[in-house]
Amino acid sequence: MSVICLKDYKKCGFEVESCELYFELFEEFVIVTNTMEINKLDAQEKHIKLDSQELELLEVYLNDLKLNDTRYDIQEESFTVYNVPNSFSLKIKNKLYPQNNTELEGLYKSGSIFCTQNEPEGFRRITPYLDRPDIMSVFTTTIVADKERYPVLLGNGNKQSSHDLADGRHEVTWFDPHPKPSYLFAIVAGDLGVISDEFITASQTKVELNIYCDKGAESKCFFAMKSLKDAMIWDEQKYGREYDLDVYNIVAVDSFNMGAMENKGLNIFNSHYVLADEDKATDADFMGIQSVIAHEYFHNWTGNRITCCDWFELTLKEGLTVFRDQCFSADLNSQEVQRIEDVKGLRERQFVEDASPMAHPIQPDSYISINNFYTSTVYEKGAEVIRMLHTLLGESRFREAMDLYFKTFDGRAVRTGDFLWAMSEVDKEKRVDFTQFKRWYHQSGTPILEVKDSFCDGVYTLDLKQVVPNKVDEIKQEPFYFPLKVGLIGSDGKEIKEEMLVVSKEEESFVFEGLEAKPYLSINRGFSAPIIIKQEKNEYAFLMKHDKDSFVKYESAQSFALETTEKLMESAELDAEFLNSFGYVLDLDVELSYKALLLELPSISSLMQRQKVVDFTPIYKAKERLEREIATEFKEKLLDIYRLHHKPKNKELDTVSVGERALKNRALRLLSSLESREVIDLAYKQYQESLTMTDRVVALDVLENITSHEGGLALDDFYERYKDDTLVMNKYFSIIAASQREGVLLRVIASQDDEVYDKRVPNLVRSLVGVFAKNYKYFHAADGSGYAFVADKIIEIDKINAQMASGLASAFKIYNRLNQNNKNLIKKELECVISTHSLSKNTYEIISKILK
Ligand code: B3K
Ligand code: ZN
Repeated sequence: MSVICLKDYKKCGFEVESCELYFELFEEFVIVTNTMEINKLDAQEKHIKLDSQELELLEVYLNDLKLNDTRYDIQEESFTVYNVPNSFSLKIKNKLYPQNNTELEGLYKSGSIFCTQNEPEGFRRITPYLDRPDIMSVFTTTIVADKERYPVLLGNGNKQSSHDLADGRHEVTWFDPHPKPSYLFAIVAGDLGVISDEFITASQTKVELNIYCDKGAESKCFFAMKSLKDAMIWDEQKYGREYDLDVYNIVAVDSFNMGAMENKGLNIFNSHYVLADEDKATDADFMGIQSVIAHEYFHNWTGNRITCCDWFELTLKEGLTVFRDQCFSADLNSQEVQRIEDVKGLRERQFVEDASPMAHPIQPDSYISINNFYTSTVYEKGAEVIRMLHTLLGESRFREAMDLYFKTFDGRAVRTGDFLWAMSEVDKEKRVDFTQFKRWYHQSGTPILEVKDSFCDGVYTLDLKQVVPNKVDEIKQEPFYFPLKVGLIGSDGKEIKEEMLVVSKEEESFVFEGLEAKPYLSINRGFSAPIIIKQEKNEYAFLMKHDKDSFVKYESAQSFALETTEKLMESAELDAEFLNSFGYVLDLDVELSYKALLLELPSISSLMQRQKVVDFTPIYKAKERLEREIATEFKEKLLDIYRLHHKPKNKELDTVSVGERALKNRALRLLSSLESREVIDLAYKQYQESLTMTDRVVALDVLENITSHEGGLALDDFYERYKDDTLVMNKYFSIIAASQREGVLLRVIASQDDEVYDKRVPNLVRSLVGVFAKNYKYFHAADGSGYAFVADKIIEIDKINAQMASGLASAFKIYNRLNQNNKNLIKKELECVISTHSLSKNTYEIISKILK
């Protein structure tokens, strides 16, 4: 398999001045006519080699002259025209079969809707092109289709003309004045429902807003529309960025490989991130919609107007845009809850990736399939790197740098180095050593910061040591440069001071003078750097009580619970101080969603990450025991919390209502470990009487995990209620696949035959097989049955959709951390997968890295 390397970048010898595309859509096939005006930039280039994947060529014209097949050559992955002049017009006609396109890249069908997905390299599946992000061109798109079947025909940019043709067909032309790379190109054709609105920009331009969906689902688009308008205002106020076309279209489709796509003026979304009402979507679903709608909108400036020079620069647009959407969600909802949720996500996904053979820097240096690099590292760690710059420079300097970045690079394809240049230009006080900071872009792995402290004669000393892991190939890496926010707290609980230290050396000390007594240390406040802190002595109980930093308060509760669970793994007695602290949090008067997070016990994944050799059985046992002990000790308090906040008829989405649901459901989950009649009755009643999907799905999950009788009744009821709604059925399959009850694998296998299940729909595969592969108890079953099942699915799905298959394959990435028995079992399965005939390069890349 060929490996693409960062160092091999070469500027293209041609530019595409304009590209005019003409799509004739039919039921059995599509004819694409692509007319490009091309200029030679490098006189040495004789032939032009375009990217082209599995295309059926019909005709080729050079400057209006039809070429015979001696003048060009078409291969599986390229199309070459020989001896081209300095400037020329190239017209290519080719034929596609979107109804057979199960990879969901290029032009394909989601149900009866024609749609596209071109990032990163889908456009070459539509027509031959210089399909690389540094080739930016102006696109005109005409779509012709049957008017009754496809009344809605959408393209990028503004609508230029539309008219009816003979035979019941019609034609619509779109023009996008902004030069863009081909990965941002999109079309949609279908018989769609729509909701419309408008937005007046700060400079008083009217923008038409449309959200398209399946007919009948229009009423579920209003939250997405509100989120879009919120995002538009936020980007104007926070970054001075206005929208730049007459219309902003969003289309929701059911078959989509990921969350959404920021195509210029025509976002295409997985319907999961558009459609919602309180009966069918959870509070978390609503938050997801708000953030993904905003994320794609923010790409209009960070990604579209300024794009990436090549795919190694992916984090330039993704890390930055994730940072922007995280700040947006924090501004609109709760700062403290948002920060904790973001860090939780980072540690569950990115830290695990960073500790695996798939670890890579946020700017990878090589790839086989770029699709494998839309990772948590590029996105979420990328966002943390931007956040550190924001912390180091401060809000106003950061904004100044962003203004400079937009001003300097608008309309261009650039590199992270250009972004860092803008950041360094505004750093008048020379606060940041950018040379060292850049290591975050080129080094992988999560640094550990070992912390020791001492106190003598009024001086408090912090001794820090960075332990930087080697690269995957064992190459040694250098210390990082990062902001470390610390607080010192007196034994009376009063804050003494807060400081932002800048850590840059492998070992260094910081002193704080003039103190009366040894202070308590609150470290990495707000999670100012994406690192792991290791302290000799921890003051969790004190910090849970007194720290004013909402993140460290949460972190202390988590760490205390982690250590307590670990002690239970050695079957020690339960730490009474832990129970006291937990009881203290139960009585805290803080924002309810935040309180629900403080009361959350560590996930199996976070426990697993701290083990040298992972065996899931003792982890589960200890966690279950801790839950039971807590529930027994605090039963009455938890019931009180539950009763106080359980408002089954309340469907509102305001902070208090969402917080009440989060907190009482946390109480219900904790109580469920008692498996008592009282709790079963509570959960069953909640399942039946609640009006929100949030409450219903938590109750269903609780019942599924503690009782086969009521669990079965509720699950059957859920199926009957929602079997016609695929989005809700994803939740149904996930609950089965994540269940801790025995016999899960057999139920997952059987679910594949359910008439609702369809292995060509990524959401359904992720909900059933993907969720099962995260069900550590059964995926890692000692008899290897979980591995065998998932490996079979990888082989099966790889033939349909390589992206989906490689996504499933990454579930095996903790291979190197497991005990020998599990390792042997995995090895056997993965060796079988990798020897499969015509395995995709996507899946090959993931598995070969794991097995290395
Ligand atoms: N840019 C797209 C991701 C495309 C993924 C292709 N495998 C969505 C986003 O990050 O906004
Ligand atoms: Zn993005």
